[in-house]
Amino acid sequence: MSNTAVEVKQKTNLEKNSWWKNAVGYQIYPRSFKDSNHDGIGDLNGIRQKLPYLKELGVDFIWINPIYASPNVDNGYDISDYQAIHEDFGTMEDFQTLLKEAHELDLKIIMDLVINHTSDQHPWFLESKKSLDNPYRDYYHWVDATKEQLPNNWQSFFGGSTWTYCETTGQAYFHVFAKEQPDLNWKNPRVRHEIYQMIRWWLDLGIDGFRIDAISHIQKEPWHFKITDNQWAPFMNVAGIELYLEELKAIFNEYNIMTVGEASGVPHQEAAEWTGENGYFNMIFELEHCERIGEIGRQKGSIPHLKHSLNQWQTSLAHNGWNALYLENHDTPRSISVYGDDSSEAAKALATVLLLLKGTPFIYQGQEVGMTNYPFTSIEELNAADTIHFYQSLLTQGTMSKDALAIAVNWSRDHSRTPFQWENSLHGGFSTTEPWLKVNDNYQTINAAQKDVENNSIFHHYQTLIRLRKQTNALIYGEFHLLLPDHPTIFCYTRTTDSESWLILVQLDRKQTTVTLPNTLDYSNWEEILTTSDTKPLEQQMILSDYEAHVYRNTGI
Ligand code: TEU
Ligand code: CA
Repeated sequence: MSNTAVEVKQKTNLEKNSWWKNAVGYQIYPRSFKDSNHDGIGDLNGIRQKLPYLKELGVDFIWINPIYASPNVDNGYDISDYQAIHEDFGTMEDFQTLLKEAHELDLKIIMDLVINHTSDQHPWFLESKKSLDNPYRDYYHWVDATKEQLPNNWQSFFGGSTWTYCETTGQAYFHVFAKEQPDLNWKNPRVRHEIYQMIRWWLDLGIDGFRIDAISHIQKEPWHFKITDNQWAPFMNVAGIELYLEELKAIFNEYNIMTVGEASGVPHQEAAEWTGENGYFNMIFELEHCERIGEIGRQKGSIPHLKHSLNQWQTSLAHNGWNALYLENHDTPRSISVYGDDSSEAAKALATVLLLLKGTPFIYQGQEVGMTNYPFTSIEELNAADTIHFYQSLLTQGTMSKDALAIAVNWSRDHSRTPFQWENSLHGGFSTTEPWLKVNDNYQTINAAQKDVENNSIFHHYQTLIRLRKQTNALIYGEFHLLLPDHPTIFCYTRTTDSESWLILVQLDRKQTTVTLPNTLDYSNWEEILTTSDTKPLEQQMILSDYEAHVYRNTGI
């Protein structure tokens, strides 16, 4: 065997424990996935009903957003009991049945781990707020204050101060999200001990991993820290966080699971430290490629920014570390609307770019059938606390209500939270009752059942890409290289191993463009493996139009 062959073999052995590198994930927002008992809210038995659908798509694991007991101020991200299932979703028994049935189908389940904060209704906080000397007082951050004089001027992610004053004890408590989500005090070893026990409890139940929520916020700067340019700096990836992350890692490493940390504020330069060989997590969700377009005054996502940012992350993790790939989630609008024009061509083009990058792709529910943004016309139709707060603050600044609505909904989380569109029937087949959030009227044409009538549906394209990826070593491990870095709409890259090279060429716009590919490529040995339009041989000069995508393989290396 040649040296490279030995290396490849060793790598393959090593990667047996890294099942998540070959895997494709699917994110389920349970409130909006499938309602089995017709109360208008999606639930665990609804997910069970749809496991065959997920198998048909070809994914390997599902990540479920929080299903724990919660007053739902932030739709489950305010947890009042970590070891109980919210009654809207079912029971612990339902969860165990879901886990068992998923495992029988060879589908893994990743749970959301929300440990930066709890609900203000969690028993720890109910105790903590009672008195200065309550044994749970130090489970949270309390500082002397008055109603008028809060400890500092830091602002929370959901708007307003990070401090809420409590008259009972003359102190204020700290929260980076809503006031009903008090931040846990990670400095307190008792807090960490309780959290770690809870983590083990879930892992011992047999789940396959965690998506760790808002983890880059658990460490804070001293309260007297002065904000200069970045208003989030006091609680964004603050030095000292590594001590806690190391402790978490030690627990995770005892199990054969996958972990993905939501690591807002961690720059690509630090990504290898977070996800590399000695990293804290197997991978992280970075937020750099997701511009909050409404807030920066734009209607549409910028393709050059997307390319530039994804390229940085691909390059930074080329040799150490691993990417978590996504274009949308429960906190963002729909990618087909942000980067595309709501068409099936745009959906397929984006899918091609996403699924063949290096890393573990996450498909967000509905993305695979082309679900679009919701045409909100009134603030009453919205549920997300941060959007409503943003809208109100725009009104306070004197913005006309029509404009305020347009700006606020641009980046609203509610676009991706509308109920899943299963078929062309009442409420899109999600429920027989009025759902908790309105179904998009376009369910009549955009729905999962289209896959059974249309051969070239978006769903089928996802299926094909997933299959292709999973059977192709180069598409999993091959080196990434961006071509045409400065082209405003073409996303073009190669994935290369010692034995083959792949070239992905996608036009992310509804117009025709002529491109000249580098003359360093040998144009003689390329075979077209997949296209969303007419077949075209790969040549140095290519004319591409309307979101067309081509995938080529070269075995003549
Ligand atoms: O989101 C976290 C989140 O939005 C912040 O970490 C992010 O850094 C900030 O908004 C950047 O501008 C997670 C969940 O995905 C979200 O649904 C929850 O509301 C939030 O945590 C609180 O648990
Ligand atoms: Ca239900």
